Amino acid sequence: MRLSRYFLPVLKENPAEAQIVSHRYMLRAGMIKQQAAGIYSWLPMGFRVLRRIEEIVHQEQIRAGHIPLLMPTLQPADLWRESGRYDDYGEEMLRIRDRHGRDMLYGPTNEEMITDIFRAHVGSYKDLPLTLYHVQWKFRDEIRPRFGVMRGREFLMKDGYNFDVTKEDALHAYNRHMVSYLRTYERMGLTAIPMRAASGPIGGDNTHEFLVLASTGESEVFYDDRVTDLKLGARDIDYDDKGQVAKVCEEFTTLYARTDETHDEAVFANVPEAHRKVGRGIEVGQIFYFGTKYSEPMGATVVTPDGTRVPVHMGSHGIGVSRLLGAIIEASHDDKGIIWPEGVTPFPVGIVNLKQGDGAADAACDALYAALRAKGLEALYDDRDERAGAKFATMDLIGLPWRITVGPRGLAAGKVELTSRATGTSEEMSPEAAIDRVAQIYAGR
Ligand code: 5CA
Repeated sequence: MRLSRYFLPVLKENPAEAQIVSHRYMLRAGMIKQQAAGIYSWLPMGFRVLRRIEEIVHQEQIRAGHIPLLMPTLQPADLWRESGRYDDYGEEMLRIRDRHGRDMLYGPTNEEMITDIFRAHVGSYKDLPLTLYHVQWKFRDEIRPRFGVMRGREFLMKDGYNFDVTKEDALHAYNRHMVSYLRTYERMGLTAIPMRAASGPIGGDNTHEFLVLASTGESEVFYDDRVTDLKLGARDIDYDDKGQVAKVCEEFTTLYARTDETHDEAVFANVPEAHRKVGRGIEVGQIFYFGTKYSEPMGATVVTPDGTRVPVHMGSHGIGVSRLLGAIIEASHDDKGIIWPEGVTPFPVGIVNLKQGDGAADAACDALYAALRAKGLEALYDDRDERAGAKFATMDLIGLPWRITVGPRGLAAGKVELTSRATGTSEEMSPEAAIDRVAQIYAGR
């Protein structure tokens, strides 16, 4: 993408309404525009990152054997009357009436609708296990929408729902989700710690939240800091292997890590003092097992091998897709701007032309751009007629992990400069070497 032809409305000044760094940088880097409290347009740069995050979420769900579908944003109130949650949900639910006077709502979550789909089409144990999920906009009329996309009213969520014959199978689905979530967050360059939590309006008593430690997080958390060293890494996991999956979960959930809702001071006192930490975290996901809470009142049953009919065991599992942009920026930035992890960056590399209009510099940039594209890497090429300082400031603000700088002086010696956004270190090399290096960094992503 040539910056001169892109739509990147960068702001020079710090927007007064932004209280935390991620919100500030998302506005300044032209990623989002607020349209109403907690409701945003996703401008091209923000939209690219959102799509990238969504793609990683899909890949890891599919790898775990979960099946994508898409449910609507608007739901009939009658489904929620069946589960008993229409009245319970209160003011957070946006209620709408259509022209025929029918009560509708903008879905804050989809347990009822997925249960309705299930009961219409599934009736036998032979069709299970089954996990269906979608990535869809949700609406929750939060009292205090704030911090940009972090606590929105309209927000993008991945929500998945498992259906199993037995509690044991449903707990395997729970574990499978935990492992797939760990892998999802790691690919985004995040350490998200599973913490024992409270279930709120979703229900059930088995639930973990995934928290990214950050001073600006809304949740108070209590943990043994050795949990931050745990990594899934490149381990090969067979998601059908109950024992293996359970063992990984155990590894990640044994050390003390709880939100304030489940915190127990007496148990916490057993953590060696040097490791006992109190901090703040951003909740980027939550998984639940709630048994037959929805299947029983809504009649979602299957016939078992002995011919009896039983309500299915269910759980639901959510990832805050739009919130993740804020969480990643909170975890990865400096005073010049965002530092995107390679896994989610909007563009893998930026090209800065130090002397736009110089024949040799323009030709070298065009050639670099074309060669990167031939390797499947779309560079953001700053081809504007601007001072070098302004171009560097824009690149630092938008936070692409790598930058190739091209100028007449370097080119005379056959060199361009490759700079890492995270460390700030630069290296001179031939354009071919820079292309190879960047291609190598992104190989397999
Ligand atoms: N049905 C279950 C799981 S699918 C559910 O709704 N879970 S949840 O309430 O915990 O939401 C899942 C994730 O969505 C949260 O962990 C959080 O990351 C994100 N989320 C929740 N509310 C908001 C909000 N107002 N703005 C942005 N993200 C949110």
